[in-house]
Amino acid sequence: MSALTKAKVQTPPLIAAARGEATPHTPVWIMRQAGRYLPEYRRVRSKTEFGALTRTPDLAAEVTLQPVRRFNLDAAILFSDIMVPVEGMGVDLTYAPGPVIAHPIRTLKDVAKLRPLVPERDVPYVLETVRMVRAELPPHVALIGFAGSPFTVLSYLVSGKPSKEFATARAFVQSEPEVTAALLDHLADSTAAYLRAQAEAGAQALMLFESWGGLLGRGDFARIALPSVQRLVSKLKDLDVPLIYFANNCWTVLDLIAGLDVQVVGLDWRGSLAQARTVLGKGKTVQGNLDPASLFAPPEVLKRRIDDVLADAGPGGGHIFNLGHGIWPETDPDAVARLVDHVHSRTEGRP
Ligand code: 1CP
Repeated sequence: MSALTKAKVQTPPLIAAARGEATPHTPVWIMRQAGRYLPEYRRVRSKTEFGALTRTPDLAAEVTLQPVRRFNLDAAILFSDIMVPVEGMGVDLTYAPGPVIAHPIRTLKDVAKLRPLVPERDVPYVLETVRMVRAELPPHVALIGFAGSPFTVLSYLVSGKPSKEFATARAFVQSEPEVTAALLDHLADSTAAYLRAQAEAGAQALMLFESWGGLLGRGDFARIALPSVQRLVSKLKDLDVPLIYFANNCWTVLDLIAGLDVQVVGLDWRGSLAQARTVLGKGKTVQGNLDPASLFAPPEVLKRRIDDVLADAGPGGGHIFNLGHGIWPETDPDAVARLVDHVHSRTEGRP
């Protein structure tokens, strides 16, 4: 592409906001925006098991695009799961509906059996989905690729199934430092290769879900979870693609996260975006953080709650609007339409 043509191609608002640049409005998307709250998703899912859906590019592309057709969103997020690359490493898993691992990983021998991920060979369907979605999306809508953080994926691999507290995984990382280090290194390296391949296939931002790292104590987060994230992001330094680190329930370790080489930090609803900005410093964009429960409030209350989040984020950009965590399956899609339109109309032309 010539320099002139390139200059004419507009940067999607979400990408500009991730870089801390001015945007025409505050960009907005919704975590888990493709999913069970949408009747069109349930129709596709009623005919196809979840794992098969992630491995079938035309269906995965279709459900990725469903929320973008319905709402005025600034981004699509690849329809997949944080456990998909793990299947590519040779792990036997099913979804019920959360991931269930046939043989949990507990020993160095188990770790040695994991294939280092070669994305084109092991998960070609993910890359094909990225290419198909990018070809369909309008230029102002950014495509977000994603993966789970090493510790979050370890939590499932060691526990073998979803858990509220992940006691098995937390006791494991305290008791088995050698296996933990080997597994986290493997996951960091394979996840870096996986995210790089998504960017090369057309993902314009990459998000890392630290869904369960916030269950760790501060010392364990600093010694165990964070170094593996650092290792991962250091391998992606040369990519001109913003990285978003979703720091779920991580308010007490935000000062440690401030040192990470990522452009955006995603935050849950428990804390204040203004306070997060103080801790994270000027160089980082914040993403979040409406309580998913606010989508169940009457329209006027929802609008007020959105205004509160916008006020908390403050003027001057560097904010991507989102929920504080994934949307709940019982949510009314019309509330999502109202949310997206309200964020845009309130922030249009604002400095
Ligand atoms: O029955 C079904 O349709 C399966 C439910 C489902 C869906 C819709 C699962 C199983 N995964 C997904 C899609 C998914 N998962 C996406 C793409 C959809 C989108 O955002 O539009 C993404 C980004 C994820 C990421 C994911 N999977 C995370 C991180 C995000 C978060 O919520 O913190 C986690 C923790 C998972 C594990 C997982 N996979 C599926 C479920 C139900 C779960 C959660 C299990 C648990 O509670 O521990």
